[in-house]
Amino acid sequence: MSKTLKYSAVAAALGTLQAGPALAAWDLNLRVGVTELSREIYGLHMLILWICVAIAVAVFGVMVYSIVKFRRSAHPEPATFSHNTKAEIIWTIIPVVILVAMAIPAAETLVKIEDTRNSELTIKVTGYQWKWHYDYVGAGVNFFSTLDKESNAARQPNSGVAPEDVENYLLAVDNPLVVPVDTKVRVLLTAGDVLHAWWVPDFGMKKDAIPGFVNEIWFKADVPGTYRGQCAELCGRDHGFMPVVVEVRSKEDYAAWLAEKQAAASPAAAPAAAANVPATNLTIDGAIASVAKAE
Ligand SMILES: [Cu+2]
Repeated sequence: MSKTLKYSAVAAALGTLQAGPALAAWDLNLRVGVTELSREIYGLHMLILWICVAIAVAVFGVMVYSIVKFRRSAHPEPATFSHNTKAEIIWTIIPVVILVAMAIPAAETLVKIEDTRNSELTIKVTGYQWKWHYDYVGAGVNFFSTLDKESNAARQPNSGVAPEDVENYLLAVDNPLVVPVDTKVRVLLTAGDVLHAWWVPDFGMKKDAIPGFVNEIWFKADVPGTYRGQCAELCGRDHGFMPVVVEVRSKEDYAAWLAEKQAAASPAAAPAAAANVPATNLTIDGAIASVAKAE
């Protein structure tokens, strides 16, 4: 590599580091998120990280100490021993103990992630090329969620709309998923064509949506707000243009929103819809049947 080339490569690398607003999100770590599970996953991640840091400090410490202490200039005559059963047993047992100690909290969290019992609301999410369909199971509300008009215009060449001018470019939709706060929401994931994956980083949850299968995740968000995610399984040409937006609202706001949606869906059923939020729960067989029916 010529000198000029080297310098320009370094300059380019520095330029990238200084790119400023384009790389404003300098978050290196996982997000803590706004759900019970996301916080637990974050805690687990930090615990394992610090264990790894301690191991690295211990191992490299011993290594550096040995390199310095037993350097050739200080010890011209090398030791001649080989094998030490005691040392070998110790350096086998210690890692086993560490791994088991790490597996216990990890397994606890994994079990919790898979535990979708006692959910208060079930939503069937179906991925399509290139949009999401949300079905509030048993509530008679379902709709498609697609990229918002502004982002869609900005992504077209020569549209006259610049991506920088669009708020939440490629992370906004026409109809967001609306859920109540402090409610265990079970999400049944499937797809109508190819593999997709439903992902909301602030919920700590991501899972594949597979045609013909029903995958389950759950979340319980405890901070109202708008949370954005994306399709996380390469699903074709517009994979980057099917964001996920979830609005977490207060229980009253959610009930009002649902009633409005129900009234719009079936004007005759409007009075019934005004009643309390139905606690929808169904068996996995029922969910598979409803997916099968939809196909
Ligand atoms: Cu997709």
